[in-house]
Amino acid sequence: KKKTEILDAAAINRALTRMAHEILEKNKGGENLVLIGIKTRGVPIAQRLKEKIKQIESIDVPVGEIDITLYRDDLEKTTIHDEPELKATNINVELTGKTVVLADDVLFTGRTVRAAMDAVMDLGRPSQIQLGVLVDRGHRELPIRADYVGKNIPTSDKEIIVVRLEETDQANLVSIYEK
Ligand code: 3GP
Ligand code: 5GP
Ligand code: MG
Repeated sequence: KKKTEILDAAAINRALTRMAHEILEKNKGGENLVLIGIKTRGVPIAQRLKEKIKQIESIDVPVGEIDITLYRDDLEKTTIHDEPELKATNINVELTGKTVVLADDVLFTGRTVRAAMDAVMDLGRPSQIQLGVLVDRGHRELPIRADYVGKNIPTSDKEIIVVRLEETDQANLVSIYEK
């Protein structure tokens, strides 16, 4: 019902620019990085971070995709947390010895990221796995935190974060929505 805009297109862009700088600063450059987007909207976020890193340091960081599906029959029932499972990967790059940066739109319970880390570990032996998210809405159920956060948006369990990205939704905005 009620909807409040939290980030507009310019604010999303600035947040991702900052995150790209933070990634480069923390890792002393982009040489050893692989970005992996968690479908659906983590993929454009990973691609945008890649473009920003390229603009900043003229380095081409490889980007992969991972599809984690939540076998939850009703997304509205956020109290029921079934295990998210790996559906598919499209990662055509060696991960062993690399710093893998997982990218997603929203971090909530942490279960999707846990499943994504499992999938990454099955594909190789990265030297590190880091996490970047556009929005951290809180409510973690696992000891997982993001290394790079676009915006912290504390939510109640009645609220949902709506993320719209040009690549998937023909608009760029983040808003908070009360169920
Ligand atoms: P995404 O694939 O871009 O992440 O899970 C399917 C979509 O539903 C997600 O898109 C996400 O944006 C949206 N969504 C909104 N609220 C929730 C939620 O509480 N859990 C999950 N898993 N997805 C949600
Ligand atoms: P988690 O596994 O951490 O509970 O949830 C993370 C995944 O679910 C992310 O891929 C994210 O897209 C989705 N998700 C969880 N809560 C929300 C939300 O409020 N809004 C949106 N857009 N996605 C959410
Ligand atoms: Mg997502």
